[in-house]
Amino acid sequence: MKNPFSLEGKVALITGASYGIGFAIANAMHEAGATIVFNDINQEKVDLGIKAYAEKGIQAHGYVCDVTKEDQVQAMVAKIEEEVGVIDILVNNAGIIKRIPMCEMTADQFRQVVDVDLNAPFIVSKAVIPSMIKKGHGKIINICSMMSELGRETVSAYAAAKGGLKMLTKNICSEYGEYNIQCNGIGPGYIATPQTAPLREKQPDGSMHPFDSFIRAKTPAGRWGEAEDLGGPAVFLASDASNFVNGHILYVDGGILAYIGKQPQ
Ligand code: NAP
Ligand code: GCO
Repeated sequence: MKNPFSLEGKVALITGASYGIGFAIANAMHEAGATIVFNDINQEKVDLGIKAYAEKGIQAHGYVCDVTKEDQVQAMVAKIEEEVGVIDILVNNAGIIKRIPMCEMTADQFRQVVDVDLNAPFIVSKAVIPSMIKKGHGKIINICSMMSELGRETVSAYAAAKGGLKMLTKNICSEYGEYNIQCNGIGPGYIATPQTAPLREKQPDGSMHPFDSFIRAKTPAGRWGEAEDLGGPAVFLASDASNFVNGHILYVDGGILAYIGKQPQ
């Protein structure tokens, strides 16, 4: 019986995957047998990514593409199909955050976050779905967030975008499930990557960042997640093992969403 978690023979595009969560997911998918394709916003970052993958023994295919630009995305997907093959697995990972109190945030700043975190997954999904339909199968994994469910101060644009991404996930499931396309989300908890580095910086006196202590108290696992913690869940959602899982957001958060927080000692 074929291993249901195998990705042998599959082409996986992970957006924004020169480093961070996307890079870790790509590594896990490579281990499961997938051919790895990634993009980043400029050649320098793509070259860094190719080098980083090569150091892991992965011959990744890198493309320069700003995922918010539909013409660049359409051209990239066409080039990938020509040079590598039809995309079987799409991970909409590229994302940004701006931590600004809402009433101090400009409309342009709000739009920039929504553009990358919500509009881009729409644009890239729209570019890959037609070939998935022709091929008779496809997997789309949207990288959502705790902020798909919860709010917090200073992340209004990010939470709005990630909440929308949860619903875009459910809508792609609804609209394309009949073509054997499964669209699910992964909602990472607080993960130690460059994106959250400012929340973990040591204080001038060497003490822990207050947010670092806060997150550890809110997480039953008592720790920040590592990008590698997301690899297995991503392989599951990219594989035949999840062919009847659709429109689901899989939270990989160490238990944050289940926990009121450590009680005062
Ligand atoms: P990260 O370290 O900031 O990496 C984000 C990646 O996206 C970078 O490679 C970045 O490229 C790329 N990117 C940004 N804008 C792009 C664009 N317009 N076109 C193409 N690529 C673009 O973030 P991360 O922590 O790995 O997060 C990855 C995803 O997980 C994001 O969607 C984030 O919202 C989500 N997430 C993160 C956490 C966490 O705690 N870290 C938790 C939940 C969800 P450049 O370096 O060139 O800008
Ligand atoms: C923040 C963090 C979070 C994480 C993640 C949590 O400022 O609160 O950056 O948004 O990135 O999205 O799931």
